[in-house]
Amino acid sequence: MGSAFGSIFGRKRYRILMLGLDNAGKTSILSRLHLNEMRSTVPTIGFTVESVTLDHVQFTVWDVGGQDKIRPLWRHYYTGSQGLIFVVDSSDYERLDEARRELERVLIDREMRNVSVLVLCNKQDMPNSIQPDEIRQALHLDNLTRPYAIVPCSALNGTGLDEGLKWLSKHCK
Ligand code: G3D
Repeated sequence: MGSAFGSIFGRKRYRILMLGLDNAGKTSILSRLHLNEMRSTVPTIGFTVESVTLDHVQFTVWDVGGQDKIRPLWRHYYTGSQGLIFVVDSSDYERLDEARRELERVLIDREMRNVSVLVLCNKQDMPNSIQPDEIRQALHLDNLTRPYAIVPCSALNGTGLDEGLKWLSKHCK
């Protein structure tokens, strides 16, 4: 995937945020992409931001949700972001509404106003996983006025990740 990655994103530099509730599969997606050329973890008070760079693309990753006190710090990472990947655990019906609230909070921020959104419906390999169309409705994605894509994927077997990243590479601002 490492070399394929370069051909997806070309030689331009991109800054992409990857967010989602804890346990959605963000870390697993990163390892599936073999994004291990440079890894730095920046511990801040109460939360951890992971920054990973491959082929000119910098991913910044953290858990959203349940951390009201440190939310103001997140804005620092919004600035300059050109794309957002929001990862959803397709096996976690209970927390879909929480995921929606968190996504909305991110998207209303001034710094994120124009950023294209890739929603990865992760864990599609699991039995009875929620289908992308249901996730699209639960997250109210039809209300968005910006470019977005909703792509089923599995960090376990790698399906969907290329497709999602290809879309994002074409829609990064
Ligand atoms: P996070 O970084 O968003 O918090 P993780 O999530 O990547 O740590 O994943 C949380 C758990 O979900 C892990 O299980 C991981 O193996 C599992 N997981 C991630 N992606 C997939 C997937 O696509 N399919 C399946 N079946 N499981 C997945 P553990 O048991 O280690 O907590």
